[in-house]
Amino acid sequence: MKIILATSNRGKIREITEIFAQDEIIPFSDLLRDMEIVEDGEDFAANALIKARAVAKRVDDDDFVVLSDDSGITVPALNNEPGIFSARYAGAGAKDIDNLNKLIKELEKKGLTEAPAFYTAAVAVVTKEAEYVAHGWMHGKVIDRARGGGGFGYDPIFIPKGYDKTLAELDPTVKRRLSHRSKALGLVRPIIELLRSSDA
Ligand code: ITT
Repeated sequence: MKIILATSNRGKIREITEIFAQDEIIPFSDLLRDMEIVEDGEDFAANALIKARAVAKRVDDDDFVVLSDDSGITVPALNNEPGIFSARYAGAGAKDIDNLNKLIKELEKKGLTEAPAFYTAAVAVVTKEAEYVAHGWMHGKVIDRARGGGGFGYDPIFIPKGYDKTLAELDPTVKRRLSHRSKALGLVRPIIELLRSSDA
């Protein structure tokens, strides 16, 4: 059974492929031509389902599951921004660095050098017959200066709870153990196994 990944985000593809190292993961761009997916859901779960359903509808095969990830960072001191708008915090088509700088600027506007924050991931699993969504969270804080060259997105300003380095400074194994994405994927893994065994 193929696991088709409904994401174009290279950071997510890398992390999901590492976490599901035993499985064959196929990015949807290997199978389908470029498609525009409008993520207009009201929360992470809705957007994860929108992405997975859009890809599942186009797959010309019976033996597959589509896996999608909708995620983002939330800063309660900034009125819970950027949340589901994390990928476009600095505007449509913004790059990771633009979004990160926008978050730093918003902290500065409030006179904050750091603030509690958390990442959320909603992972959806969609087949021709069934749909599932699981969530994972990672808590910590954001700081007003980017540090480190690893990870992606907001990782250079995110320090997980219990650490004093950013995710971009820490060894990637730390993020793999703690992350919102790992936790949500851990919850959908048994579902994928069940679908696989009922398929056999
Ligand atoms: P797809 O929709 O194709 O999956 P995307 O980048 O648009 O890719 P999202 O809409 O889920 O994905 O936006 C998630 C944003 O949140 C992403 O652009 C990152 O900036 C941020 N983000 C999510 N998980 C992250 C992580 O583990 N580390 C750093 N930033 C993360």
